[in-house]
Amino acid sequence: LTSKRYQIERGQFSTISEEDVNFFTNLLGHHRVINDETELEGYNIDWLGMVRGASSVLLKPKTTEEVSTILAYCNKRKLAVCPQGGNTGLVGGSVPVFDEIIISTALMNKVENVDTWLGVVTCQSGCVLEALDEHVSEYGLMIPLDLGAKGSCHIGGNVSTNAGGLRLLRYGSLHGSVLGVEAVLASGEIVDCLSAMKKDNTGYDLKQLFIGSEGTLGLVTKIAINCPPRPQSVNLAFLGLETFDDVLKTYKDAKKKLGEILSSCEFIDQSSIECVEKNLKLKAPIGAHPFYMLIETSGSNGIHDEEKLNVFLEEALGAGLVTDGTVATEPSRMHHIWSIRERIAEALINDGCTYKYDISLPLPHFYKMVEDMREHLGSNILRCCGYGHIGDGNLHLNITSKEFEKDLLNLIEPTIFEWTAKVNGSISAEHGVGFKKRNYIHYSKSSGAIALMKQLKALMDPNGILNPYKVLPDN
Ligand code: FAD
Ligand code: S2G
Ligand code: ZN
Repeated sequence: LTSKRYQIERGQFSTISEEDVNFFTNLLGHHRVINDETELEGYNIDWLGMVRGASSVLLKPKTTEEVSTILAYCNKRKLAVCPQGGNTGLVGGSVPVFDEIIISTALMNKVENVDTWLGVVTCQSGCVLEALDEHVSEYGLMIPLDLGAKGSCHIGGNVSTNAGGLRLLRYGSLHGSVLGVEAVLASGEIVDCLSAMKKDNTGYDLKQLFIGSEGTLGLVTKIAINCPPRPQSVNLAFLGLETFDDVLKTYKDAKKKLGEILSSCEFIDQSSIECVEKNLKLKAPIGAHPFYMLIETSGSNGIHDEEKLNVFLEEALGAGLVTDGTVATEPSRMHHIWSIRERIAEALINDGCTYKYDISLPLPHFYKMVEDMREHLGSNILRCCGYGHIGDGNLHLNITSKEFEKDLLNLIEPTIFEWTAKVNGSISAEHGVGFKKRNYIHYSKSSGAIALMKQLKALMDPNGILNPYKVLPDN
């Protein structure tokens, strides 16, 4: 149990009673109030299997009004809650620490409107990302976000973690592409900031408070998101490189020579590829190299795009920056290549225990962190590898051991956060802070900023019932 492993005190919250369960059953009906222990198992443990709570009640509302009634009741009773979307979060934020009531958005999955003129979809927060993207593809649109968890994560969870993903360098952050948010506060009050207009400069932009606050300021119930036109032509290059310096130079060239059609630039080191090949029996489309890159173009004219991509690749090969490579244009081949990148997380789990670090770094220091940590940890580990969104300066540094070892964790933390702070990086680039990183945010945020966050939290959730033990430091 998380509370045991991390020795933390339960907050001053009420414990759920028979009467409370009756209240929820009257509101939602039996099928949407789950208290069977086995059924709860999957909702109490996170995707990594690293944090486990002990909730005895899971609620599945269908509407904003039901969420409002639930939260107003919980707030009055001082019952703590844990909002949950697809439960694919990687920082322990999506599962209870103790017996918090889990409120799942699984049944809040209706698309309300697609404005085909402006290209804006308005939907409930429980829409699964992949299903929502398929839905808008019928209108020639796409959701401006893609990540390996697309088959399970909810758009409300994406907004609540301000997820980055594989195409942020082309479509930007959710702080830009999300136009409107409807959320319910701890009091049950419904905050309607659901404008679907591209521009709305009337007063404070309150929706931003719910983007990235990980369920600690409100429960997101609906969103309106700007959807770019689906690209007519997509190419995916999978490249082999000898040094990380070549990776940086190739990235810079790609930005310059591919310009507006560059839609993704990812890097993977050899140890990550070995893990995928060994644990998932997936084969990389080219031979062994110290580094690999995925460079994707998305545009509206296949001939123009292929021409630009070929010139870029020929020059990169000619300059010796890239030593091998293949280009895929056919969807199933592109899908295979993407799965090699997207399933690294899954492959790492098969090593045993994964210690995950999602770091933003200035590019000159980027891979040095992996090399330094490898040296620092020596033979105490199974693997120390690096991959991620080089285009966003976002490194996924992952360390694995056979099983969880507290002294190994103490060898890694806080060294890795000190290393990050020294180069003014961020200790959590896109996964959020959740439970695991809450006591380290001072490495990336000033004490004044943290104080203001606490004031906002006290204002919006005075009883602290929304996702306690997450995001903000314990004291
Ligand atoms: P959950 O995990 O259910 O919840 C995440 C957090 O948001 C929790 O704190 C929860 O309390 C809160 N929350 C959820 N729904 C709501 C709501 N409606 N209102 C308020 N709070 C809410 N992340 C990236 O950023 N980029 C990636 O490239 C990426 N790749 C991934 C690949 C894999 C294979 C996996 C397993 C995960 C990956 N993630 C990535 C992490 C994760 O998928 C994202 O954080 C995602 O946005 C979480 O969405 P979810 O619906 O699963 O949310
Ligand atoms: C990714 C999620 C998985 C990981 O794959 O881009 O955000 O292993 C990550 O960190
Ligand atoms: Zn990522």
